[in-house]
Amino acid sequence: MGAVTMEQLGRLGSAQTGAYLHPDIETLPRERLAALQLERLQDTVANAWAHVPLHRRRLDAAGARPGEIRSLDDLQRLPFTLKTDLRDEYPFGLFARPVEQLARLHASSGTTGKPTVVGYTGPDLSNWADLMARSMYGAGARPGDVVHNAYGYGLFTGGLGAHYGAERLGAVVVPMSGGATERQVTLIMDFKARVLCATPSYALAIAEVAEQQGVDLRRSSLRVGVFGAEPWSQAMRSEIEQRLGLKAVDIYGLSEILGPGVACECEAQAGLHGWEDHFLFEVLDPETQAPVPEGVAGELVITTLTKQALPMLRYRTRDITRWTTERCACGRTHGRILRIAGRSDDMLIIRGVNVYPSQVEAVLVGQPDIAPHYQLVVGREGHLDHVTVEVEAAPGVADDRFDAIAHGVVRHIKSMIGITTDVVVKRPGEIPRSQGKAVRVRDLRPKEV
Ligand code: DLL
Repeated sequence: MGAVTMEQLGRLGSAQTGAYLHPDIETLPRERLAALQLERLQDTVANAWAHVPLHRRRLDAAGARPGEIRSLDDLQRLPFTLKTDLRDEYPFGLFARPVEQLARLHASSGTTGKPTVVGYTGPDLSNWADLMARSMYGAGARPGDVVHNAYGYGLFTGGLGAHYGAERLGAVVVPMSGGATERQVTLIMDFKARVLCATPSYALAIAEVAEQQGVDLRRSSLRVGVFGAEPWSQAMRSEIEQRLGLKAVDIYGLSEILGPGVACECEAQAGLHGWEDHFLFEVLDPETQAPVPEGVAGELVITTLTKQALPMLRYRTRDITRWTTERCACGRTHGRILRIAGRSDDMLIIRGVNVYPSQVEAVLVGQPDIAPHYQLVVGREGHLDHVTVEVEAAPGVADDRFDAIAHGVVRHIKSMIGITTDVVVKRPGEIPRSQGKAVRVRDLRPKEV
């Protein structure tokens, strides 16, 4: 037998410690997964029809009553659910259980008007903890690990979602929440955290504060980062991995469907496994609502399969991604969504070119002389959108070089994305740091009425 490579050793290692948390379901052959999905879809439609007047009206009108769902293709006949439905039915109109039978409520603040309220029964919370535990295990977390949880606690689903997932896994949770960044650094070091949960922008803010404190997190016990809740680029991943000395995986979710743990990358870092035993994923053309072929970008639409309190039928997430069922190196059979490019609501049209903030990020991060912090300021000139990119000089770069740096960035954005922007270079620390979801766009366009 020839020499065993490090890579093979790694694989042997993970096989011995158990490559999956829920091996039977994570590697279930796709035909069996589909059979399970159909059974659960029928239950979900029955639950929504029986208990939610809005769903009953729409299902009746669409000719998709519970007995009429006979194959997964019938999914196409189900009506969509939109974020505005949650607002219109505020607070509990889409719930399929009376509120006294629920175990928890979460809500998103929402920039306009009423918040979006979501509810969970005890079994819903238990499924959520299972999915988060499965996600974190796939990312490389193990029972006994100290998990430093810097997602915000409270109505946001990030903090409590990661918290109960880590507990279900058998890990040791440090319930930090966001903020008090110097203290975060101290506790990561003192408690010997192996896993960090945070938004990618906040992970970077932690790295920056550590560097200012003279702490080298690359030499810390951190090995795994479970980062999500906002779009981030591959360039940002490399930057974070290098500065924190860990493997950074992408985790996706949204409160309307569950919270974090709808989909998560495994150690292969090749897209996020969407947990198909609990959700049905579709990627649709946002204009025509027709399904797009695998690998083609479109809007992610999700149907829940096990939610009791808030069954969701074909929820239009507005998130733009691609779907693949190609076999992953890890052996899981669940399909993958590829990195979320952004939300269709955040897409800018700059002289006819569609641009997401994360594309600009990919161009900026890793450039010499600038730090990985930025904001896009969007204005209107006549009928056209106009963007000023605010970037920040890296520490130690002299002010008299700012103009030259700005010109370089303008050229780089033009050549990589094909759009012309203004670029303003700010001093180190001038771009606001996030403690949760970063604000990447300041929209100064006049509001349409
Ligand atoms: O952000 C849940 C979450 C918490 C996910 C912690 C991951 C980690 P919401 O506040 O309802 O829920 O926001 C959901 O955030 O529709 C996406 O637009 C965006 N989003 C979430 N994860 C990612 C990601 C949580 N990995 C909205 N990449 C979603 C890009 C993401 N965007």
